[in-house]
Amino acid sequence: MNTEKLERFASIPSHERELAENLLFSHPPKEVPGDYSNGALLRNVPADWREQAKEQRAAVNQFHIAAITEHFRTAKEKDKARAADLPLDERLANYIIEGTRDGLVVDLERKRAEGTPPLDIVNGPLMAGMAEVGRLFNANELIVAEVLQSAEAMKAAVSHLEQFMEKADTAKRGKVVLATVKGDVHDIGKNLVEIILKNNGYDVVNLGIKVPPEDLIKAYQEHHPDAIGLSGLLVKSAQQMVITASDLKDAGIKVPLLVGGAALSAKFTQTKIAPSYGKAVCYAKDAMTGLRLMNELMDPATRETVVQAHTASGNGFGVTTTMSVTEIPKVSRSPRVRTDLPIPRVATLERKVRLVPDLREVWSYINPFMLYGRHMGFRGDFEKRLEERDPKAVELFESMEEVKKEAADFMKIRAVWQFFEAEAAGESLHLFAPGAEQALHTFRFPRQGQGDYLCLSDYVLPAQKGQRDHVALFVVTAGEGIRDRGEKAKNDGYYFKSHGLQALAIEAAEGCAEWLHRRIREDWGFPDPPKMTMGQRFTSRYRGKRYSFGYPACPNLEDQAGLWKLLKPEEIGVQLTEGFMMDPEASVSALVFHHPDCTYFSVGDAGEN
Ligand code: B1M
Repeated sequence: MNTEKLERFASIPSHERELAENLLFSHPPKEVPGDYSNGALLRNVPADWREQAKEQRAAVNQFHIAAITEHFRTAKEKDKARAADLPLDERLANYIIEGTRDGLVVDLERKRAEGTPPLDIVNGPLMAGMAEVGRLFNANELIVAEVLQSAEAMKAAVSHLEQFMEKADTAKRGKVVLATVKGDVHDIGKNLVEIILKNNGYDVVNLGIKVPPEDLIKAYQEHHPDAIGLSGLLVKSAQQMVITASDLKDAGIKVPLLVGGAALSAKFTQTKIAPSYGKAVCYAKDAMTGLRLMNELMDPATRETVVQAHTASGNGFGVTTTMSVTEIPKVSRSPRVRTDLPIPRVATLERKVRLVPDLREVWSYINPFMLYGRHMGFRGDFEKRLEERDPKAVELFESMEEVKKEAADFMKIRAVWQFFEAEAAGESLHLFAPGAEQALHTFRFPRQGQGDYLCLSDYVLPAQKGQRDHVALFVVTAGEGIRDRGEKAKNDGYYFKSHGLQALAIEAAEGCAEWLHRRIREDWGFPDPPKMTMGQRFTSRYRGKRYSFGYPACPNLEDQAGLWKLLKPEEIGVQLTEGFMMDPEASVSALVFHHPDCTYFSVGDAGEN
């Protein structure tokens, strides 16, 4: 099937969708004409097709096929004619809504021939198309992947018109300086924001990642933006935003700040970032919210209300990076974790550094929910819908396969890992070189202040007959060269490819962590049963667990430094930033325990966000 020819779900008239769904899901007909030949079979048909008798299903099937045939016998010609007959402005908006470029330039030229200046074409029908895209996205009718295709069509239209514009012409609704804060390598979310703002008429100056406050201040003085957008992935970055906001305030900057990121919340924005800035700070949970806020800020009719609503009074500045555990732990080992288990042997204690040769194998460990759902925006059970040949799922799958095909030529997945002899003492985990007395490194983990009093060190068994237990450490990355390639695709207007590639790399890193963890279990002597499904792996139905610094059981990100000392991941091209994040972004680090009692738990609040 040529997926480019597929019609967008949102643009299929609802009665046609209903006709198709009636057939696909074998819905009992709502009304059966009195003289219908199979009428008797169509009465009292159960709603669930699984409960329908074979003859009933066949009758329902025939009924809906007849209805569809009847509808399209006349509608096909009419629909085709309708698209071409649309007034030119609506047709132009439609290219954007549909995310298609077929015929776009010809129609842009028609509009110019009418004497409409290029700028008015952008601000008129094209922008109306983008506004409709935003509306459809907010109404859950379009997914991120489709919004990116619409942005691609917009970019193509604007690029074509630019040659006819005067230098002084500007279609801009406002200017935004955008940056990921100091110490943070988060790129993908910020880039999505850039694409959405840019193709909705904003001038965006993207300063990139790891941007210190002084560079933001310089950029402000140079570009005079209407707002500054700050992005960050981790809690640490949310805290860095507080510091950045305070520095911007000290530099006399007053324009509204827009902030976003996975670990950020409206509450943290209001109670920590806004007071330290003293002016408006708006939390944008996603790129479309960022766009809405910018539109409201640039509209004189709404600006004041938005500014007022997002400005904190008083000076609430105060950052804590320390753990706030509610109670002092009463135990030095959780009673929930057994100690009377044999210590499994490990195959080798050598450090392993590998370029993982089989990309496709690692990609098969990618969780579709994350890649197609969280990153590309598909709503619902992607795998199930793909199996049912749902057109949206099929189109997204095929488009990602294209991205994979290209990525297969350059993506490099690398891993470094090692088993270490380990001893626990209370909340401390000592790691040793083979047989050594002196620990190479000691991690100190927080313990739960209540409930099961769990602490990660509990998962290490006490030494038996002089033999120590083991813990595996690893860092994996799929990020080599991804930022540059993503940036190039973005600048060339291939937004789907740019975002898809970054998403693929990020989830390939996570997939590699899953893949390596499986290998580590094998080396420990408990391979997964051959029938284990990926779904079971994604819900960790195996022995032991892996924990990453920054996660709720070991939230202290500074511990990444210990991991760096032991594993030297620089050798696979991963650097630790001053914010203890891994550069490149598509990287994952973890500690792996084999204990069968392992569970995911939280030690409490790692600094409120
Ligand atoms: Co990880 N991660 N991760 N992660 N990850 C979180 C953030 C975490 C909350 C998970 C958890 O604990 N349950 C946790 C942070 C907790 C903390 O800070 N203490 C966490 C951790 C700890 C980590 C690592 C440190 C773990 C480790 O390996 N030790 C590690 C760090 C990576 C590094 O250093 N390079 C890591 C790694 C990763 C992956 C690379 C595997 C992967 C990709 C990360 C990414 O997206 N860049 C990943 C993922 C996928 C997540 C979760 C599951 C999802 C993040 C996401 O949605 N990304 C996340 C948990 C969660 O949120 N439930 C988690 C998609 C992206 C498009 O959205 O970046 O939010 P986002 O951008 C949005 C909005 O925020 C907004 O618009 C964007 C587009 O819609 N926005 C703005 C952003 N900036 C804006 C600016 C604006 C306006 C809007 O200005 C105008």
